[in-house]
Amino acid sequence: MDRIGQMQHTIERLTRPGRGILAADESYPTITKRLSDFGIESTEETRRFYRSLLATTPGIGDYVGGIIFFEETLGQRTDSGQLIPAACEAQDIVPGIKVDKGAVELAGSDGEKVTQGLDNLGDRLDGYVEQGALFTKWRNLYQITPALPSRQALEANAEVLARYAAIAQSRGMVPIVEPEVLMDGDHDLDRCAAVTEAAQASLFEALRRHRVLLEAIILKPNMVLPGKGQPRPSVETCAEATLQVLRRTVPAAVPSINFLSGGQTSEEATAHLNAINQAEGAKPWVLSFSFSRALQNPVQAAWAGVAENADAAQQAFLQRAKLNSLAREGRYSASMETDNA
Ligand code: 5MM
Repeated sequence: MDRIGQMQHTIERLTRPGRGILAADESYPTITKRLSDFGIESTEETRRFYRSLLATTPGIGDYVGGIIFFEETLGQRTDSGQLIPAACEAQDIVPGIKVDKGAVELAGSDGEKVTQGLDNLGDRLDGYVEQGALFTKWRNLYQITPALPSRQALEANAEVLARYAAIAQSRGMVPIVEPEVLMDGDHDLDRCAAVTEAAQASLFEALRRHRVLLEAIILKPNMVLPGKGQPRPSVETCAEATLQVLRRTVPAAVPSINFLSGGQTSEEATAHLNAINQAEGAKPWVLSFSFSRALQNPVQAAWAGVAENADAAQQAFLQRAKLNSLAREGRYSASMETDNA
């Protein structure tokens, strides 16, 4: 299969009805924080056990079409000795890899960030392909204040995200592009909408400049929501605001938009995804999930680092993934939360 055919096949697998993506790609500091929230120590062995538990959950392939991993995981094995990427493939789940090297201060800015990781990226990708990864992810982040993000930050981040996507496609790997507008701050819904629109607009301009094939990317944006701690409008209002921004900025050639959860509770993220899919009006893309915390929080709570809880943790994962699968089709309702409990 040629490079474009390979990417088309990966997109087809990732976007099958009822399926979304699990982000299990936390770097060492992030996974340490996530696990410690549930009293679990982060060691090479606990990370292996936990991520293997996710990938081997029986039946999870019905709801999860791809898992994004951190590079450590690609070389780790399940309890039965299978490499974790192979265990994914055994459930028809596409293994993916987060390839950015995190955010650093953007020199010359007022404390804004730019994501790094382009150096030797092509060579690194060749290694990840050998380990079984078929798609990639890179995250930029944008902070909202009354004055920020600046044009400098918008343009610098769009440029690196587009360069990353072009390099991934040169290796036949589908790039997930993740421009995350953070929920931190006291801003309202309209301000989040304006910043998200600016971030998406500059991103798609840069993707065009770098001749990225739009049919072979997945966009991973934030939902449009007010800042943390601000009164939350109805899920329908947030869904409409999110769709308005996407309709203004994301070409119909993009096959799939898989949202991040951004610090929402599991229930909030699912309800918003459902409302987005239930909304009237033009929606030329698949609208699904690529959640980390909103999928994993209940799993980590059920596991608590105790091996005997592994079955309960897998059950929690399956239930949460199933609810998000329903939301991806607009068939979820809040009453299912208690039904499933
Ligand atoms: C925004 O973070 C991504 C989505 O997670 P949520 O659904 O929890 O918002 C997530 O994939 C993130 O990129 C990873 O957790 C990796 O984070 P770090 O900062 O360790 O690269």
